[in-house]
Amino acid sequence: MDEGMNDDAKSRAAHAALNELPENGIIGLGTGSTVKFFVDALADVVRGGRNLTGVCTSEATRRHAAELGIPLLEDAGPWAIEVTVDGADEVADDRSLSKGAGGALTREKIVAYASKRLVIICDAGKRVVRIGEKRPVALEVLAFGFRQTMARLGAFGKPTLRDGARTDAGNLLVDLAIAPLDDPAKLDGELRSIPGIVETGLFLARSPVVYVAHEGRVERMG
Ligand code: A5P
Repeated sequence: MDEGMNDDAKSRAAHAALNELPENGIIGLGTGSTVKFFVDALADVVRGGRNLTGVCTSEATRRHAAELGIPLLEDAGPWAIEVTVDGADEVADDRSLSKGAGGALTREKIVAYASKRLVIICDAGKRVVRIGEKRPVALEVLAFGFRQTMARLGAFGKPTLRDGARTDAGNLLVDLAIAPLDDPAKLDGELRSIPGIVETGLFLARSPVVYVAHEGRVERMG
């Protein structure tokens, strides 16, 4: 898929997600290039008079949404979020997700798990049978003792520190290359038990609705 077709697919998935918005209420805003198209479309809906307010999963999304005049809530919460719309790096057949290529995984997970519903938008390149087929698992890691943490991660796969990258919270990002996962929940539990791992990019418990843009059509999963 070339860049133009890819943008077209992202835009079509983003517009399909507008169907999932309530008339009024609080919307979780994800992070990434696909969500940018959704935020643009949401701004048009807000300009049209709907009373929708955003909760942002990253400073990048906050800047973009604020520039477009979307009303936004403070980061501290609590929020009564009707639906969160976010992207993904991998979407498996069972709608489990791998996220975090954009580094916003922890904030994305907090917002997704605070939402009544989660809607994922992506192009067909993100579809896999099992998590781990195309992308490493993203991890947010504390800087303190990170070489120790990386050494422990070596038992699960091949960890790579994302050079120079920091999350909005100032933590490091590590990509863990693994074989495709038969039991992602097991790996998630094991990784989360390592001191120094702040969060994993495995989103397993939310049964999202997923809009996947193929050439010429958008598929709704869930
Ligand atoms: C951000 O941390 C990620 O979880 C993104 O949601 C994910 O990487 C999808 O991004 P794109 O829409 O840019 O592919």
